[in-house]
Amino acid sequence: MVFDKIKQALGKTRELLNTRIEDIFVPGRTLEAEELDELEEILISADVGVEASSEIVEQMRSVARANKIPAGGPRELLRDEIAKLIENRAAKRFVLTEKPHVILLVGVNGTGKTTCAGKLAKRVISEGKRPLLAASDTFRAAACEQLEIWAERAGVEIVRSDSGADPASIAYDAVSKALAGGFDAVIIDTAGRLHNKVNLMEELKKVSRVIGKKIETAPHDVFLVLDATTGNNGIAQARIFNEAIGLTGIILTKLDSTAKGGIALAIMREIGVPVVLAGVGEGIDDLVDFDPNSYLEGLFDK
Ligand SMILES: Nc1nc2c(ncn2[C@@H]2O[C@H](COP(=O)(O)OP(=O)(O)OP(=O)(O)O)[C@@H](O)[C@H]2O)c(=O)[nH]1
Ligand SMILES: [Mg+2]
Repeated sequence: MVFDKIKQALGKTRELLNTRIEDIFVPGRTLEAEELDELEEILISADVGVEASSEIVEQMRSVARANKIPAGGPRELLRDEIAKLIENRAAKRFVLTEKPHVILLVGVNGTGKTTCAGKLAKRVISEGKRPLLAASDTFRAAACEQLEIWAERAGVEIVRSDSGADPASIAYDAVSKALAGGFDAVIIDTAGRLHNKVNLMEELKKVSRVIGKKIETAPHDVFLVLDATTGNNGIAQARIFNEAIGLTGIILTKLDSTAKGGIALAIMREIGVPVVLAGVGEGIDDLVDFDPNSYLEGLFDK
């Protein structure tokens, strides 16, 4: 079921890779420089990233030179090389390790943070646990209402402010309530846009610091919510957020609406932060574990 959703979501990427790769690797054509250059361009167009694409193609070049192309041909070789790239990266599953386990969702505007907060709450409930939502996006007027709708859908409680409290104090209140009320998780939605990037990072640092006053080890997870359709810009975002506040994982959203699903490989290669979950639609159940093997199958297997 989980596998099906990732595979389904990667349909557009798979189509792009398969059809274009079939054009290159036709029987009778050998694996020469020209084919490999074409392949590199295809990988880059699927947002695999320049570094990861050239690493993969270079590996293939040396295997071809050594005449060690597997029985399945260049396509199998490509799959093997991508598999190697995935294998060498740390994978991480979404698990609650503390009580309450405090999760901070961050990211630029429109990537799907609020949607993810709702989906995550539902996910936690489905594991038989009690989550609490915190509406720490005080920048956008409708943000709180939007999260409230998700809270209703998921059937969970929400901490919000009517009095214009700042994001950090809402997060603090939520963590306090979770401690007092025996909640298992606190999921904090934050703003994606402030007057400038420095302000946003400072605000997020403050939220993180203030929660840490209540529970020293919190936040236990800082997830960057990243829109898979944004391409190279997404890689830059991941780098900036990771340097500024330190990420424990990435949630890759809108995997269903892009042929550029290769971005997960670029993240693994260039950022070194594991992709933990993937958004595969707009519904409350459209959040799945990012399983690297399912991802690989989703890229290649029809
Ligand atoms: N297709 C698809 N759409 C998604 C996914 N996740 C979020 N969306 C859509 O993306 C849009 C933005 O989602 P939000 O959750 O409001 O994004 P946000 O990051 O909270 O936005 P700001 O609060 O403005 O920064 C909405 O229309 C969502 O339905 C996904 O996995 N797939
Ligand atoms: Mg939002």
